[in-house]
Amino acid sequence: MRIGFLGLGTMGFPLANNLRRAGHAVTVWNRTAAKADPLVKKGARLARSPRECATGQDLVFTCVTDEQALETLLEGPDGVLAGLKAGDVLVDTSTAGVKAARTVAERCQARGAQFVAAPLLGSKAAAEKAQLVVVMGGPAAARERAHPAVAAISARCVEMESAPQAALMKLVVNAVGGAMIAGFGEALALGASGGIDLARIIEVLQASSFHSPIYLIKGEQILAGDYEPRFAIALAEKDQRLAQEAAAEQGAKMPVNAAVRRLFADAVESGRGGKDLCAVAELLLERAGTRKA
Ligand code: NA7
Repeated sequence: MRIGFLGLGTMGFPLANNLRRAGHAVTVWNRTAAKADPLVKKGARLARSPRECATGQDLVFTCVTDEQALETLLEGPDGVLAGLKAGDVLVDTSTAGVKAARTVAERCQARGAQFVAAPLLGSKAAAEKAQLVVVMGGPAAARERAHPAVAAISARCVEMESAPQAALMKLVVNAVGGAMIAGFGEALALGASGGIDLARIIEVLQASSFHSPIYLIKGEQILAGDYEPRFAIALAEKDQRLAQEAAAEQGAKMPVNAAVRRLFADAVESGRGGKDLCAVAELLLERAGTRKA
């Protein structure tokens, strides 16, 4: 297929690369054009504008920070929407929330195009190995068209009947993940402030029925002081914000999520926004006076 791909960050780059490796003819665009260089060297075409990247493609993918970034990419005379014609399919893999999924779907519809929200479960390593889980929602025909491309970037595709439902499912999963990491960091600080070794806490937690692979993966990173971003705190904060917004609109109460969001916002304010999500543990350990950054 001819695929336009916009947004070559931590997640977008490996996605576009895997689509290219699967044999699709990939045209790329990124705000910071230099990030496209390695893909262009491998045969991807570089578009001069979002509009050009979206024009004449079988599928157009986007993978950007949040709903504002998506808006910037889509709108205006040089935006993606201006490049879409009737029958085209736009697939957004960003976590941009429920409201954006609804409004972008409407805007695509107004042009006769179709919108698929396809947020990603998994971080950088899973993206590189094409082992992501993709939650895909939108009109059946558009999902059908997107299938072969989604298969090239993922190990599993979960189908939802609409784009807002897919966006909501992603927020549900990340609300659980956010609470797990926040609780883990806080419990590490509790144990460490009472003199228990972090490695022992992780070992005993893994022996309990509350064990999870994420505690092992993030625990190893915390022990090594390795906060290289696999999933940045600023993005995790955004996901909790989007969950809060969806909850407010739907009438759901999320007091735990509100506290998690506040903690992640504190981590961003402390200068850790670009660090990996597990650096919230670094903040909590520091606050408990048990470990220096
Ligand atoms: P990154 O690595 O922070 O990459 C973000 C991408 O979004 C990157 O290509 C940015 O371009 C692009 N971006 C950000 N703001 C804009 C605006 N205003 N206009 C155009 N492009 C923009 O994030 P990830 O790849 O880890 O995550 C992407 C999504 O997947 C996110 O929703 C996660 O929650 C899940 P740049 O290179 O900075 O010029």
